Amino acid sequence: MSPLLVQALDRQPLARPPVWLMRQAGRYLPEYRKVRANFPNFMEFCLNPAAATEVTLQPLSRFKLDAAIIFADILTIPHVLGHPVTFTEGHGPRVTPFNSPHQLAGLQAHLADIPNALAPVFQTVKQTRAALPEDKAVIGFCGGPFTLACYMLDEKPSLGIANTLAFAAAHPQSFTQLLSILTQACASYLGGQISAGANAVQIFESWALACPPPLWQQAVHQPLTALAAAVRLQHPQTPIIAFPRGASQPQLLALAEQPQNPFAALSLATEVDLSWASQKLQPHVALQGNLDPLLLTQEDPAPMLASLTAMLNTAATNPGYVVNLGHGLTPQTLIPNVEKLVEAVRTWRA
Ligand code: 1CP
Repeated sequence: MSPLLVQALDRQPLARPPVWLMRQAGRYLPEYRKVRANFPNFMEFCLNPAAATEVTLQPLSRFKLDAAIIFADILTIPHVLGHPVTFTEGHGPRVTPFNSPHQLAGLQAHLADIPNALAPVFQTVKQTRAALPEDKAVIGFCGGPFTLACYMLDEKPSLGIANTLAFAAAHPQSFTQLLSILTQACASYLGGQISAGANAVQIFESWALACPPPLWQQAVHQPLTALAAAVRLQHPQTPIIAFPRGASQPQLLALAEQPQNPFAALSLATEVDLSWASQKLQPHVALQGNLDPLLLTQEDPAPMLASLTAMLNTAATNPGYVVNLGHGLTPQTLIPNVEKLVEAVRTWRA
């Protein structure tokens, strides 16, 4: 029997949908903060299989979740391609900048290092898979090519992606080449995680949110699709979830309706209208999402539970639905809310 998550991604009819939460391993858990305190260097933490496996499993010990997402980071890719990531408290991660077409050759030269340099992550996947029962899924992940390019060209995409847009305009061919190298790196990274035992993978294209419409096709749609297609060529059985945060309705439709669509599911940000998505996208792909993570920071669980019930009644009455958030859990998340959310999903009946 495949894990419940894989059955949902295959759009099989189920008695209840599976549930997991983006950033389910993180700072809202005291046991996470305890392990984290041993690692002043965040990338060392991500690349330490014993510690990474421990924090990957923490949310599953506490809550009856249906999947574990591997503890690592999307920025492992620039890190091993020769753009080391540093992490300071209060500032978050910082990628050694990419700012000139001359640096492409260096990236290209590091592509062959992925299997060795990221072997610790593959080890984490293997250990996590071995520690969990068959019905729980292990999810591998990577960043989307555009999102990784944003972190390499702009230190903090949340403050704007002016450098990324300027580079794309000044050096269109080099920008395409950068996206292509990142696509190859991510395909290798996801392939390694699947070979190590991941039951599904998710591509976090978080900064698709900042991509201007004229650049979308070339910078988001095409690389994201090429990445998923490359992974499927090697691992045709493994479902791929894409999270194109900020995608408009026509952009989501174009991802879901394309011929040979390589995505098993689209993960939806909170802003996406789930009843629209259920009507227009769910006939083509499974859906995941899209509860507002801020509802889990409120003392009163009633608004969260009302929102969850509405989501379930909209999307879980069709095959192909996975309960999740519209973005990651925040450090302010209240633990009892996570318990109540998971319990409500497990006791829900269509
Ligand atoms: O302990 C800490 O202070 C670190 C906080 C933290 C955590 C818990 C970071 C730094 N990364 C992670 C783990 C992580 N990152 C996971 C693990 C599994 C889980 O979900 O439980 C995953 C899937 C990610 C993915 C990730 N990293 C994304 C995509 C999702 C999203 O949030 O949009 C992004 C954009 C990153 C970059 C990153 N890593 C960490 C931070 C604080 C950030 C955001 C930086 C910024 O934009 O300012």
